[in-house]
Amino acid sequence: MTTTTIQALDVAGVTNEAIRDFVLEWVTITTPARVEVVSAADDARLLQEALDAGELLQAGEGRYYNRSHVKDTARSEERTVVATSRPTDRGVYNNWRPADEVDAIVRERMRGASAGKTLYVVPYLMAVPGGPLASFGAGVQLTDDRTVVLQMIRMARVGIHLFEELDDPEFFVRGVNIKGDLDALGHGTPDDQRMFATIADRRTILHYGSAYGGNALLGKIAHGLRQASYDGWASGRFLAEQFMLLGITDKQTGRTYRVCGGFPSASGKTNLAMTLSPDALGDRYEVEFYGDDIAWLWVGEDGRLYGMNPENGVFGVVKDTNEMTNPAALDAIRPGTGTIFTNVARNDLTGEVWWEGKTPEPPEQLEGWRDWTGKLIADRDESTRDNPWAHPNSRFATALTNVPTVAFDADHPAGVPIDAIIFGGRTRDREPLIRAFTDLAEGVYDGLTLGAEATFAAEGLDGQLRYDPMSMRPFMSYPEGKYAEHWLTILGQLQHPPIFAHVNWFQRDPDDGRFLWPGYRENLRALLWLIEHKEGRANGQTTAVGVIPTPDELGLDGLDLPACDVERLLTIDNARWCEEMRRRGEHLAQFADLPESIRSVHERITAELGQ
Ligand code: OXD
Ligand code: MN
Repeated sequence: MTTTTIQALDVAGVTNEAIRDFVLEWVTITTPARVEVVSAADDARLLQEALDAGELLQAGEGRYYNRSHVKDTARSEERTVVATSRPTDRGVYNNWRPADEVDAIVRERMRGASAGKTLYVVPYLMAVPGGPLASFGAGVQLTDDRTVVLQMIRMARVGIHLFEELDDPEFFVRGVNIKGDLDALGHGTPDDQRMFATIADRRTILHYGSAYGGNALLGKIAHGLRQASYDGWASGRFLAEQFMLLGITDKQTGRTYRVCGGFPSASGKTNLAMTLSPDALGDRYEVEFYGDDIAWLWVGEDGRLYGMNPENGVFGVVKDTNEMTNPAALDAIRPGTGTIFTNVARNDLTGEVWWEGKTPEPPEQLEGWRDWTGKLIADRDESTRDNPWAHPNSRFATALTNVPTVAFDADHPAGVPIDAIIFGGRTRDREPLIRAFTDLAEGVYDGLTLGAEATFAAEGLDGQLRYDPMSMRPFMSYPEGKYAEHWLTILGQLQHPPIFAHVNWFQRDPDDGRFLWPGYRENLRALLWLIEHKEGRANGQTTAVGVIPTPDELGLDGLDLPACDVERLLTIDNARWCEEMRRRGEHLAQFADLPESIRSVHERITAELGQ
C-alpha cells in the first residue's frame, strides 16, 4: 500500500489503527488500484456512480435494478465452510475445516484479484446501536464490488462513526469479499475456486468468488448468523438465530406480545413477519414488524428473554410477492424507497419490474421486457417461451424503515421481551396447524427436529422432509449437540420463559391435494390461540407431541372452513407420527453430545405414541 493511500484512509476519518492494519494487510494481498472508506451518507453518490457505470439501471423513480452474473444467483452451501483451530468444532452441518488451511487457500485465491478495481472499506454494525450485544455486531467488510456496498448500506448500519461508541476498537469482525473473475472460477466443477469461509475463532470472514446475496453481504449471514452464533456460544451470552420477529398488540387489553421463530426457506417467514391482521377480526389486533430473517436473543436483567433484529433492512425473495401474500412488502419496495432489485425482469422502455407471482400473468405487451439474464422476452422461441422471467431467487433489498408495519421500538437498544418462540415448516400431512409446549427441553427438541418438505427442483426428493435444525442448517457454526446444550443453558436462566410452538400452514387434503388452511393473514389466528393458551384462557387438548387447540378455541370468525377440514388441521395421526419418530431417531443419532434431556423427550414421545 502506498503512503498516499494510507493518507487517504486518514482523511476519510479512519484513526482506528486496528482497522488501518486490517485494510493495509488486504490491500497488499488483493492489490486494488484505489481504496475508499464508505458510510451510508455516500449512498446517493455511489448510486449515481453505479448508474453511470451501467452496474445499476433505474427501476422507476427512486428504485434500482441489478443483474448478477448468471452463475452467481444464490448462496452456495457446498462452497461454504466454517473453520476454526479446534477439530472438536466439527459438526454434522458446518463443513468444518482447519483454520490455517482455509486461511492459506483463500488468501492465495485472493492474491492480486482486485487489480485495477476500487476496494471499498465498509465499517458496519449488525446490531441496534447502544444495545447489550452491540460490540458483537461491529464489523468491517472489504469488497471490490460497488453493488455489494450499496446493498450493505441497505442491510446494515454503515459508517465509521458507529465504532466511536464501542468499548474495544479492536473487537470487530474482519470480512473480505472479493468477487473474482466469475467466468473463470469453475462453478460446479471439481476445480471450483469459490470459497466462502467463516474462520469463527479468529472472527474473520473470507468470501471469494461472488457478489451475490448471502455470499457477498457479509454482515448478514456470515456475520449475523455463523459468526454470531459461534460468538454467542463462545461467550456464553446469547443465541443468534435465523428467526423472524413480530409483535401483536391486542388493543382490547393493551398488551403487546412478541413472537420470534424459525422457518426453513420457502416456508413463508417474510410473509409472516410482515403480516397484517385478518380483515374479519376488525381492528382489535395490530401486528408489528421487527425483522424477517435474524434475531439475537439474550437473558434480560428481569429474567425474561430479549430479542433484537441486528439487520437494518430486508433482503427478501421477490417471487410470489403480491397484494394478497404480502402487501406490506409491496409497500416497502414502492417507488422512492431506494430499493435495489436483483434478477427480476425489467422493461427497458418504462423501467418497470416484474416477477413470477406479482400478477397472475406476465405483462401482455412484451415490448421492452427483458428476463433476469438480460434477454428480450419478445425474442424467445418455442424452447424458451415458458422459462421464468425472474430468477426464482431474485431479491429486493430495502431499508427497515420502508416497511410500513415496522414497530416503533424496533431500534430501541434494550431489545424487546419475547413471549413465544415458534418453529414451522412446509409439511403436507402429520403436522397440525399448531402445537404448543411449555417445557424447555421439548421446545429445543422441536427446533432440532424441524424440517420442511424439499421441493423437487431443489433437492430431488420431492415431498420428503429435509431436517433443518432451528432453520440453521446452512448457518450452523459449531456442533449440533453443543448447540442444543447452549440453548438449554441460555433459556434455562430465564425466570419467565417463553412458550414454544410448532406451526404448519401447509397441510393438504390427502385426496385432492388442496391446502386445508387458507394461510397468509389468517395465520395470525393460530398465534392468537397460542397467546390465549399461554395466558391460561385456552386449555387445548394434550397430545404426545404437545397441546393443540380444540376447534372451538381456535377463533374462526369470518372464515368459512368445512368442519372436517378443521378437525383434520387439529388432529394427531398416531401411525404417521410413529413413522416420523423413527426418522427423527436417525436424524438425532448423527449428533454427538446430545443433551440427555433432549433424548428423554424423544423417548417419551415415542413411548406415548406407541401406547
Ligand atoms: C437466506 C437469506 O439465504 O436470508 O436465507 O438470504
Ligand atoms: Mn434467511
